[in-house]
Amino acid sequence: MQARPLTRRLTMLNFKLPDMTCGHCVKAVTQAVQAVDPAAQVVIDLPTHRLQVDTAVPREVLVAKLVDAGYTPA
Ligand SMILES: [Cu+2]
Repeated sequence: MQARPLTRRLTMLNFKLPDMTCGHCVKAVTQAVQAVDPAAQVVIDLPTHRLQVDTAVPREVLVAKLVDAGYTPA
């Protein structure tokens, strides 16, 4: 058994961001996520426009921030 204290309740959220099309977008999206949760784990697959976030922040908060940044989830 691993001694890894879990201090945050993490949820894995998945988004499809059609407007995320280049390295700049990846950076902007990552910064947008980390603006609402600095500890968020971000995984991005650019070819499929997928964003996966492990975060304690509610989905709607992230969606609002992504829309704000110009990346509306499909
Ligand atoms: Cu771009």
